[in-house]
Amino acid sequence: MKKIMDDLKESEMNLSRLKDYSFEDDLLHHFHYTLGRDHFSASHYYLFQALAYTIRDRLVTRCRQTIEQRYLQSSKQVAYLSLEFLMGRALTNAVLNLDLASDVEQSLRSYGIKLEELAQAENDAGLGNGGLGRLAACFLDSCATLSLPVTGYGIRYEYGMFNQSVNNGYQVEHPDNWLRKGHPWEISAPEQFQRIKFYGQVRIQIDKHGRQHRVWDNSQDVLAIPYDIPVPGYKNEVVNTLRLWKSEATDEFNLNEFNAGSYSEAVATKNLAEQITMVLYPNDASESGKELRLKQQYFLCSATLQDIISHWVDNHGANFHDFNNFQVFQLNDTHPSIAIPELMRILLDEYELTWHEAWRVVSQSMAYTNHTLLPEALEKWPVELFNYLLPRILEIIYEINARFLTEVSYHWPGDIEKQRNMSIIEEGEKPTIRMAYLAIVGSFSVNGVAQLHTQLLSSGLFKDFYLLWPQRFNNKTNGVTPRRWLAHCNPALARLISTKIDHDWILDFSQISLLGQYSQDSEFIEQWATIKRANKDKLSQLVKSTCDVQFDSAMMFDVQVKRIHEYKRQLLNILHVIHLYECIRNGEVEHIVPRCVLFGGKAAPGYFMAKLVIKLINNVAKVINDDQVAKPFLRVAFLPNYNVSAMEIICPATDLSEQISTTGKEASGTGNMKFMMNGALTIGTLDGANIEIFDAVGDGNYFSFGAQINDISTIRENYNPQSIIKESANLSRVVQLLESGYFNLFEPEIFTPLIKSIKDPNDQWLTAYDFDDYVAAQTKASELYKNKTQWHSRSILNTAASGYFSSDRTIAEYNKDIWQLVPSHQKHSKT
Ligand code: 376
Repeated sequence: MKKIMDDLKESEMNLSRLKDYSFEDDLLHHFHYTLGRDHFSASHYYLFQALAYTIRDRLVTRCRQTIEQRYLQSSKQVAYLSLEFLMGRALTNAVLNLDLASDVEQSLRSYGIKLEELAQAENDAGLGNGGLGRLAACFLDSCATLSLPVTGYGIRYEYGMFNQSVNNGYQVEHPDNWLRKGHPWEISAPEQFQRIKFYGQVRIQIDKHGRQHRVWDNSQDVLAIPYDIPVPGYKNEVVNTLRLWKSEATDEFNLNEFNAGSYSEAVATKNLAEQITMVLYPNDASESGKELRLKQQYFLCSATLQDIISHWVDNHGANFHDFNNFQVFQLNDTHPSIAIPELMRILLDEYELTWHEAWRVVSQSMAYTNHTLLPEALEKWPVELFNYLLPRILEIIYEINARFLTEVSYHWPGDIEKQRNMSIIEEGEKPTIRMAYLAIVGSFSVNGVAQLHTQLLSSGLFKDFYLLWPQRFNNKTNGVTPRRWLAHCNPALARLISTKIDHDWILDFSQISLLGQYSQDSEFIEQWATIKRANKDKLSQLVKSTCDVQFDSAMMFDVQVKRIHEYKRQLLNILHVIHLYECIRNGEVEHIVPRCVLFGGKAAPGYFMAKLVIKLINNVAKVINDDQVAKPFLRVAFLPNYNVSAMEIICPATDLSEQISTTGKEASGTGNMKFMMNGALTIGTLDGANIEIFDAVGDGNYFSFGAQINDISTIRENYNPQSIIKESANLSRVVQLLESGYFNLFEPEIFTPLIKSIKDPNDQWLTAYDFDDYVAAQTKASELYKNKTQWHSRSILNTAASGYFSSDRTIAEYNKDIWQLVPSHQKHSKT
């Protein structure tokens, strides 16, 4: 064995020295041998795969070196635990980060194929719902680029986010079988499996010294198999890892049936184990409380922790004293917060630490990020379900809570109400576990994702916890990676920027501010405008081919793409569209600035109101696009199946970015940042990170409107939307047109629930309240757009002010305040 290892090591070193291995030879080798294809089966997909394998070879070498170097440095590391990683495509990202563009283009030339075409053959890795999952992906890019030892841990869902089509205006969901044709980036390590327990009972065993031990008995076990995906840093030779777990049956499943001679039936029950990682739950912003979802959460946490602990024990023995100086777990929302009691279980039951010592290790290594203020989105699991599915974990949670409540009673002696309010267990007919409280109690850091959001957490949702532990709370305003969201998706703009400022802006994005000095330079403005126009032409092609709507690049592109949710108020946007249409119908066209309005986004399959909004958008679009009178002024489209790859085409082509959530509801937003980087102006409420965008770019370059956070509670107190509608000539007309059935002639009454919601004094989203102010802000945007030079000048200022919104800045802050990792040796080649 030793000899084999030595030989292999030597050959690895030889391989990594063969830097000049011909790219083209490798490509052919993978096409003919790895894939076993010949010229008869030449297709974009096989060529894409061969190219992916060729690039993967280069990634694997660097990944090995990265791991080796960190092993020698024995440095502290972070595990980023997330139920979602919305990675999108990997090919073009790897080409950019490894600086392989010329190699690739050269080897594809002989086939007469462009990289951009081949890239289309790759399926999006859609292992996430929206903002939270995409943030995790941007963070991985930044961690690798900053040479930080951060590993992502997630689930290898067989089916990712559903594919959306539109039929008669309604959303239709289709399964996303993204792995069907193979996934060339992943490397599985079946020998590194972990065993995960479910169900069963806890038994107390007394050893010969009279000590009690807890044994989790009669469990039904499932195996977790790791699949590793390389995450390259930008031109720095670092390659980190995203480790995704797949569930598989153990071999001893269902022995009873097996012994009764039902071999085939027994084998068929393998399905149950494999179900765990079958599908991503498509609900963002509401928890459905399904047993399978809890299984996914525990499966991810248990597999990851056992994996990391077994490495630790291999290297340090069963001594955990220093563990928290070498390991941080960053919890992406509460979804993986069950890691807290699971790590307790491992340390208590498997390594026999005392409660005190185990709790010190756990609570000094966990850090929790909150992503939402919506009360309905806070996870609560029935105690009963825990008792049945994870009996030992429930015991530990009870013990954590008992000790925590003692601390509460020291701090607020005799205040029973406080104890009840802060308890991890919510009492009631059906007691539940408040996962956010568990996450706060078990972590040394709790952060929100934008300034306002963090303030609202400390003064509202988590106020009592803030009073108890103020030093635990901190803000980390979100960011997005400028590699994918500018350099890759908008190459022409990136090239233009690099003619004016040092190419290093891709790595040190604060330098983008230097662009500000060209905001009045007429030649630069012209170049800027030309690129925007070309990007708009490209988006128009996409809209034409998928929606059969003709956009015109001379018109303003007004875009709202994001998950469909009442709080994000796509409804407010479409009401404005109806208002514009109403003006056109009445011949009030002299002030109208021609616009193409684009919507995109998925609704949770069970979210009735969100699905109805999609139907309304599509019906309004149909009426307007069919009306020849409207054509010169207004076009509307709903782009089906909005995803990461669609955003790469959309954000470079957008003039006006819609960020219009009800104030206090959007934790941060990150689409807002992608648009800004690409020179869109924002029309937005002062919510989430919009506030920080507004501050960065300055009044005049941002169209702000709507109720402000300090006024919201007073507004809600005596909210009377009916009278607001009555007093607003514009809103009255819009509501009347809607009520007349103009947009649903053949489907009477279908939009009644939406109309009712606008008029409801309990409307959480304050749509009527903000309408007039929104229209006024839209008018300002139109006015500015009449002067193209002015508009583009402010567009430049937006890009120039976007430096703060790089996820490199965000990650540098996580590292400084929470992780304290040492970057591995920086090898940034000057670009
Ligand atoms: C869920 C939210 C609530 C309950 C269950 C969920 C399950 C999956 C995904 C969820 N998504 C989010 O919470 C989410 O995407 N939040 C968004 O996170 C972004 C990144 O921090 C923020 O920019 C958005 O404002 C926030 O809505």
